[in-house]
Amino acid sequence: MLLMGCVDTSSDNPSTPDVSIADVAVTDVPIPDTSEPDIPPPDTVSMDTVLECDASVAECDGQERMVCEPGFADCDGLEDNGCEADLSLVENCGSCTNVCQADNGISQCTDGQCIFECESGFANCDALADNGCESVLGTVLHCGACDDVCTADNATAQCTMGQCEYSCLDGHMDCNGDMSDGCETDLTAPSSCGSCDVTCAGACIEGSCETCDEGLALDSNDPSDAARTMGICADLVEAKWVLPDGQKVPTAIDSANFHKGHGILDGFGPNVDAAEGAQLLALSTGAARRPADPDYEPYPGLEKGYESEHPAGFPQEAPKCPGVVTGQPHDGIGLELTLTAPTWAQGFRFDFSFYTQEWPQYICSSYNDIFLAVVTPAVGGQSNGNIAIDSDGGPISVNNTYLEACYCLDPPCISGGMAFECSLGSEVLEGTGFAENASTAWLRAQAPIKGGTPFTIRLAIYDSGDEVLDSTVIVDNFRWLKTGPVVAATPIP
Ligand SMILES: [Ca+2]
Ligand SMILES: [Ca+2]
Ligand SMILES: [Ca+2]
Ligand SMILES: [Ca+2]
Repeated sequence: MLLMGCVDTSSDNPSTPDVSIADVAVTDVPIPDTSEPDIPPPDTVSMDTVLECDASVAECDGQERMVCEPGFADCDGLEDNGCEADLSLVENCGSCTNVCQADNGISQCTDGQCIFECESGFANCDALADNGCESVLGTVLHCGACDDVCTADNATAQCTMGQCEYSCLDGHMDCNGDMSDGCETDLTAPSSCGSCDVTCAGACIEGSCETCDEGLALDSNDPSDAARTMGICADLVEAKWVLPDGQKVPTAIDSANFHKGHGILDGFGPNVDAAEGAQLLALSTGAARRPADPDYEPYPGLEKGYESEHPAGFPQEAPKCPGVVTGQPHDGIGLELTLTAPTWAQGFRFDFSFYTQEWPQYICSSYNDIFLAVVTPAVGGQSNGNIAIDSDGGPISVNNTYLEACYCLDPPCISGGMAFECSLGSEVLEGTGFAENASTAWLRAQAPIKGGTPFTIRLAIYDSGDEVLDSTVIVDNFRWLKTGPVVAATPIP
C-alpha cells in the first residue's frame, strides 16, 4: 500500500521543483520560495501523486517520506496508518474529498468517477447528479416512467401499478373512451343527460330529462299539449291538428268527432305505461279513449262521418298482401309538428304501438287502416317521407309485420290466410278496447335530420275503406339523437 523512501531528484533541475507537496507536510525545513506558482492548494492535490523530496530540501531532513501507491492516498494526514484511503471506494472516489452519495440511489466508484443507480421506485428524472434520484415513480407526475404525467380534463388521477387511472368529476363522463380529451361529456346537457346516451327533447334537470306532461287534460284540443305528452318540452315551433294528408280540418267536419280522435292518457290499459313522463298520446280512427274514459266508443267503433285524401305517396301497400289495395281514408286525424332540433342533434326517435280491431277478420283486405309518420322534407330515402315502417319496409298498417300481440287461445291463429303466433300474448290489449284484437309491441321509429334546421313531422291515422273497426296508435318518448340513424322502426327489446 505504501512505499517508504526518499527520492532524491537533485540531479534533475534543482532550481525548478516540479512536483507539489501535499498534506504530508514537510516540517521544520525552510521552504525557499513559498510563492512557487505551481503549488496547488493542498486539498486539490491528487493523493496518488508520488511524493518526492525537493532536492533543495536537505535530503528529506533525514526522515523517510511516504509515497502512496497509485490508487491510494493519505487522506487523514496521519502517517501511522499510511495511505489508508482506497481511492476506488465511494468514500473517496478518485480523491480524498469526492464522496459518492446519491439520494435514493446506490452509488459506485468506477475509474475514479461516482456513478449511481436509482433504487426501485425512484428515478433521476432531472438528469442532475446533485439531487440523486429525486423523483418518486408511481406518482401522478412520474407514473410509469419519468414525466409520464397522469392528467385529464374533468377528472381526478391516480397512478396504480405504473398505470394512470382516472375518475371523472361529478357531472362529467368519458363517453368516447378516449382519455386524451378527458371526461369530455357534460352530463348536465340535454345531449347527454345523466349518462352518455340519454338525450332529451327539453332541458336536462339534475341528470334527468325534463318532463312536461303531468296532468294534461285527456281531451285537451291544444296540439302543443299533444307534443308535450310525447316528451317534446322544447324546440317546438308549431303544432296543429290536420287531416292525414296535411290539409286543414274543414269546418264542415264534425269538430267533436274529429277531436275524439286524440286523447292524452296516463297509460293504455293496466299493462301499458307511458314510455316517457306521466302520459302518452293516443290517436285513433275512432275515439282515442279507453273503455273507462268519457267518450269511449265500444266495438265496432266510432263513425265520425268524414273522408279525406291519401297523403302524398300513399296508399303504400303491405308487401305481405300482394294485390290488396288500401281503401279510401275515413275518420282520419293528423298531428303536424314543426320542430327545430338543437344544433347537436342529427336525428330523432319516438316510440309507438299500433292497435287494430281489423284483426282478425280483415287481414289482407282493403280495410287496411294505417298509421304513418311523414317527415318533411323527406329523409333517409323515404320518397313519401314516412318513417313508421315495418321490417318489410311497408307501412304500419293492419298488415304490418309486427302484429304479434293478439287474442288467440290456440296459436297460431289463421286470418286472411296468414298464421299469427301471437308471441306477445294479449296482455297489452287488456283495458284498451282491443281486448280481442291485436297490436304491435312498443316500436321505436328513428330518422336522421339536420340540427338547427326546421322540419315537420305529421303523425296520422285513418280507417281504410270504411269507418268501422277502429285502429289506435299510442305515441310517446320523443328524443333527439346525437348521431343520424337510418330510417327504421323496430320493437324495443
Ligand atoms: Ca374522453
Ligand atoms: Ca309522455
Ligand atoms: Ca277501420
Ligand atoms: Ca272509425
